[in-house]
Amino acid sequence: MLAESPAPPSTVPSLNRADREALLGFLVGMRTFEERGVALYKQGRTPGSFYDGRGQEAISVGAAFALGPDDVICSPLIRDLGAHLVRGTDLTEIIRHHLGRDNRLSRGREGNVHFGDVDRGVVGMVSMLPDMMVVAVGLAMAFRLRRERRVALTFFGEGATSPGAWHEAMNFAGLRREPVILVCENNGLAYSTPSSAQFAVGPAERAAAYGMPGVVVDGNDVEAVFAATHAARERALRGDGPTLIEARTMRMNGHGSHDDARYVDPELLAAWAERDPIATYEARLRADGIDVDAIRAAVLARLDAAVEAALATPLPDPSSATEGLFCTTEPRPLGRGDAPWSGHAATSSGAAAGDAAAGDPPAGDTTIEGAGPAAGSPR
Ligand SMILES: Cc1ncc(C[n+]2csc(CCOP(=O)(O)OP(=O)(O)O)c2C)c(N)n1
Ligand SMILES: [Mg+2]
Repeated sequence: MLAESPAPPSTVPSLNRADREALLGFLVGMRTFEERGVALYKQGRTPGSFYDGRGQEAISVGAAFALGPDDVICSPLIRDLGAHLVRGTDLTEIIRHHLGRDNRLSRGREGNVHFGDVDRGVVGMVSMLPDMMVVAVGLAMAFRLRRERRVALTFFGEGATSPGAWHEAMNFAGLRREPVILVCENNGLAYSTPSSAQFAVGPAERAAAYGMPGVVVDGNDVEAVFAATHAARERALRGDGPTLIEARTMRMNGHGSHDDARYVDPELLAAWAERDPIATYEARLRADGIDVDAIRAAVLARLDAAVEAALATPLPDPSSATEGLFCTTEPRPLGRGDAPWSGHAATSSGAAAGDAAAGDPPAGDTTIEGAGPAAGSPR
C-alpha cells in the first residue's frame, strides 16, 4: 500500500481462516451473481439495464468487511454489489429487484441499482454523481453531533471526482473532521473517458488539499482494501476525521451490459486479467489449504436457488403502482446488520467520536482473532 500523504499508524487486525473463507465467498458471490445478471439481461428478462463490477469485487467486499454493525454505507454504486452481500441483504430479494418482481427492497418499482436496505444500514443511491458523497458526509456529521460511535462510508468512481459536489463534500468533511470514509474506485474509465482526459492531479493527491490523508491501495487485493478501510475507521472513531482511499483497479466489462467497451485497449485488459482479484485470492487461499472449490460450490448452489425463487415471484400488482411513492410516515432509523463484519469492530457502545478526540480510547477494535461472532457463511 502506498501513501500519497502520511496516514496515521494503525493496528491492522489479522484475518483468520474463517474470515478469509467468508471474503472469498463474497467475492465469488458478487462475480457469479453478476455473470447471471448479465445473462438474464441478454435473455430479455431484466427490464432497463444491468451494470456490473467485474474486476472490482475486492473493493466493495474488502471495504464493507471492515465496518462495524452500526456503521452506514451511503451508498453502494453500480460496481458495489459486494457491499450488499457483506451487509447480509438477501440474495433472492436483490435478484427480484433486478427483475422488477415484487420484493422488500423496491417493491418492483425499479429494476436497476437504486436500492438500499435500511434495516442493514445501507442507504440506496441516486444516480447523480457524486451526490451520495454529500449525503454520507451529512450522515457522518449527524453521528458526530449525536456523539454516536459510528462512521459513514461512501463509494465513488474517479470520474465522480470532477463535479463540484465532490469538492464541496471533501472540503466540508476535512474542515469539520467528519467520521466518514471516502472510497474512490479508480478504474481508469468514466464510461469511455480515460483518466488522462479527466484530471491533471489524481484523487489521492488531492486529499491533502482538503486536510485529510489520501491512501492509495491495490484495489484488486481484498485484504489490502480491508486493512486501509479498517485504519480509516479507527481514525474516524478517534475523532481525527475522514480518509480518502483510492483503490486502483480496472473495469473489466463495459460501462453496462449495453456497452461492448470497444474503446478499451485489449492489451490493457489482458494485463489486468492477470491480476484478477478472485483468481489471485483463490490461489492464495488454496496455498493455505483452504477448500476453494467447496466455497464456490456452496455459493453457486445458493445463487441457483435464489434465481429460481426470484423467477417464480410475480410482478407487483399493477393496482398498487401509486402506493409507496412518497414517504408518508416518519423515516425508519438505519438498522444494524447481522453479517460477519461485526466481528471486526467495536459496537456503538463506548466513546463517541468526539469523546475519543478528547482522549478516551475507542473500546476494542484492534484484533479480531477469536473475537466477535464467527465469520458466517457468505450469502
Ligand atoms: C451528474 C452525472 N452525470 C452523468 C451521469 C451518467 N453516468 C453514470 S456512471 C458515469 C461514469 C462514471 O464514471 P466513474 O465515476 O469513474 O465510475 P465507474 O463507472 O468507472 O465506476 C456517468 C457519466 C451521472 N450518473 N451523473
Ligand atoms: Mg471510473
